[in-house]
Amino acid sequence: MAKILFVSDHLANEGLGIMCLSSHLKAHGHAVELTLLADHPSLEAVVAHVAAARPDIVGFSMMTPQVPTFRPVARALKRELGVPIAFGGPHCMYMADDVVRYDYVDWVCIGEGEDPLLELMNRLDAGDPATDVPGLWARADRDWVRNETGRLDDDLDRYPFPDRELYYARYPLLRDFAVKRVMSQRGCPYKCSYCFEPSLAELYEGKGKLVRRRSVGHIVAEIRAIVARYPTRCIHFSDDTFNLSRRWLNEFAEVYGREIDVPFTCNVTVQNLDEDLVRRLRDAGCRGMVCGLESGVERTRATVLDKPIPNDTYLAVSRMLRRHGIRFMTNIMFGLPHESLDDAIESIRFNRALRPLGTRVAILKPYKGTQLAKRAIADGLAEAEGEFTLQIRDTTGDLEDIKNMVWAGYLFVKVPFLIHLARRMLRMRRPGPLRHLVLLSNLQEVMLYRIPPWQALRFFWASRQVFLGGMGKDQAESEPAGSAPAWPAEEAATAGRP
Ligand code: B12
Repeated sequence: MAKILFVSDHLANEGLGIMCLSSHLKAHGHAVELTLLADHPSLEAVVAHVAAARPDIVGFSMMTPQVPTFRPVARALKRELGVPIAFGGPHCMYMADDVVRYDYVDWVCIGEGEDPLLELMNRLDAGDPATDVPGLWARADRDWVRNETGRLDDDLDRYPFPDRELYYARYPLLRDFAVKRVMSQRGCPYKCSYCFEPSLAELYEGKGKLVRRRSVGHIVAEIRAIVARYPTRCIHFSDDTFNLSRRWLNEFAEVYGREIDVPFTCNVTVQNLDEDLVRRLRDAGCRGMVCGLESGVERTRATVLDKPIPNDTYLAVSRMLRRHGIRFMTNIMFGLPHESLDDAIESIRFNRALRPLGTRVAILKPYKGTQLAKRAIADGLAEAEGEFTLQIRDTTGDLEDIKNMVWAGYLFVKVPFLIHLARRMLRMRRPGPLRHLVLLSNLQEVMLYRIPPWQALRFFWASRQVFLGGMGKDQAESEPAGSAPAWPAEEAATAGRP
């Protein structure tokens, strides 16, 4: 038996990836522990905790905004304890070349992690060398061995259910939280230029089917177990696109409706929704959907975002959802290449025409490695900015105004007549406290997922530094030279979204 200790940051980033790895490793006889930086007052305390836990390896699971928080911790653990360290998660999937620059990391998982990590733990247990594990880049002497990924297995049912106890046994706030996130599939067939999925498709090209789904029986059994064990008022499917296979959805709706008495919400594309499917999902318990609009300008969606969905489809689906009593939220980005103030206002106007319950507004910060970033560089539309993101070149001269959409967009959604004042409001150079309006957008989530207000407040309070600290900040700043982190000060804006 080998032991891994996962180090993560805080409650708001409850990691399904870590839970998946944990249950798989435990099923094969290994030991898994978790500690959150938020539980420790200082870097020294983290080091002391890890020293006392005596793991064979320490694992970090990271999205790009978490990298600046984790790096100093990993560096200190290596320096003080010499413990082996593995990095994994979406950041490593398409920015592994960044991670190999850190001399305190021993393995980087460049894709899905269950089998590579299990193989690594088996080797550590046996004392065997582990520089040739498929899917893991490994440090060998002073260089890196860049092993390719293994083949993707079609059968997701072979994995045990995610190990929720890893979190819930220690964090009653998460255990009792109204919303529980589940994932029924991996991969996405769409090629939206701002998303990490097309890069993943490149990584796994020729290595099996990317889009895979658990059987209806398997996912419903997991949900039954969740509901039986933990207080749950809403199940949220975190799948990138829940409505992919019609056959699966029909079966799902029938079984979920029959066996689970808890409402659910999901992320959808408006392309595959029709009256019959919406009705079935509603009857099964669907109470909310999140649709990516991304831009309310049809031409921008098609040419910049590689999401060629006509406005009419959005309008028709929004009417359909309203008819069936399904609440929906939209996601929308501003600061897109060539976006003018007129485009931005048209975008928010069209969004308003859909009459969503709420809208998540963001300013585009394309991650290097996405198709959008690669294209922007090739077309001379980007100037490098932070370490991991690009700043889109301001070709219209309107970008500073458009950035005000982060707080003003919320107002335009909630108080539509203000759109008439949009130009004047967006031209404000010093919005002052107005920019904190973005915090109110979290109320939309509370409504969509029907989170009891007292619980939302407790969650907010427990993660207040995350909600308040990193608002609107570029997360991709350079590594602070040798300084201890004041976590979660380097963290990202919009946490707590299921
Ligand atoms: C749920 C979710 C969240 C949740 C929880 C995130 C979490 N920690 O799990 C919340 C709501 C908090 C969230 C927030 C954000 N998210 Co998010 N989120 C997702 C989503 C939809 C699902 C994640 C998931 O559970 N996947 C399922 C698990 C099984 O996969 P996994 O985590 O990748 O883990 C596997 C491997 O990576 C690997 N692995 C993972 N960790 C480790 C560790 C080791 C040691 C090893 C060996 C292997 C390994 O093995 C795992 C099993 O195969 C993904 C999209 C997606 N399809 O993944 C986006 C995604 C991860 N999010 C993304 C983004 C951009 C964000 C935000 C920055 C958005 C924003 N603007 O605010 C914030 C970041 C907040 C912050 N402060 O850091 C991007 C990340 C891109 C990137 N460069 O990192 C993604 C990929 C979406 C996208 N389409 O591009 N998110």
